[in-house]
Amino acid sequence: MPRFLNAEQIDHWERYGYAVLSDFVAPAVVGALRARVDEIVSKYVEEGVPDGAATVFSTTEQTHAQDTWFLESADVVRPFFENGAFDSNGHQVVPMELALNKLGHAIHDLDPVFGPFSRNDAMAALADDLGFVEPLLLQSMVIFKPPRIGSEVVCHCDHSFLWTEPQTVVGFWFALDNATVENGCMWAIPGGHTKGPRTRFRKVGHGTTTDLIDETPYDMGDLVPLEVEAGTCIAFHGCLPHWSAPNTSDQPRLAYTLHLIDGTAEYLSDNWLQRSSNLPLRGFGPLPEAR
Ligand SMILES: O=C(O)CCC(=O)C(=O)O
Repeated sequence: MPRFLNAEQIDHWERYGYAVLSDFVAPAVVGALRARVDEIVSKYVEEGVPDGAATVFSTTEQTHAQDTWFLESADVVRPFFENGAFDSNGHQVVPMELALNKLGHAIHDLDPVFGPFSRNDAMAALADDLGFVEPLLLQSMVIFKPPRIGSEVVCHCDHSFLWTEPQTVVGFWFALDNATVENGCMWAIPGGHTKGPRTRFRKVGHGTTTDLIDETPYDMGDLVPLEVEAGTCIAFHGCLPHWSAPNTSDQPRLAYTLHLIDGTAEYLSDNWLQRSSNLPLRGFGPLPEAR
């Protein structure tokens, strides 16, 4: 029996492939998560970013794809920059607070604030309602989408990047600012989850490749904007096409996103994101006792 979603929300999820849950995160918790992001960024300002961090994350150019910085970020918390943060000579032209594209990809396992947030009871109940048998928290990102230079995230579905057999990935996306059409809110193609993925992004050798499964391009006219207030959670089915526009406004659009897979499915060994044995995937339960 669903414990968290009502019948209407479950019906919407099944029919359209997403569920919008307003007020999922209490304002005080949104404040604590934003303060934690500020703290992490302040540390980068004071101490500089770790060596190798001048990696631009661009879903339009996929330049990040071949980067070790990206491919080896499954079990750490690493910053990635916006393209527009640098001039043509590679000099950073905006302050750190406005220069980052995202942090990824193990914040949910390593961060003292995002960790407990990612494993709270509401999250576990939501996963349960969405049919997870053995939920595993696979990947997390703080997505900055900074004012003026926050870049587009191309239309994609998450299964293309985090492939399980059978398909199980679900994304929980949390607005930490009000997200509007102007500052680059999420958009989705309602019902598009029934059509299956168009591509598969996977590791090959030391790099990556994208296999074309279905040549039909997404019809961008089918996308609908999901304008939401800070504190909202949007759950995305792994096959649901979603997109976000560049942030050309002067308003921030901070978000946190968490991707879950089911441990009953096979997570393919050529997916780009591979955990080392030092940090095995976990569900919502507490850390196993140290032996
Ligand atoms: O926050 C965004 O703009 C994109 C997030 C996204 O596509 C995802 O989490 O899968």
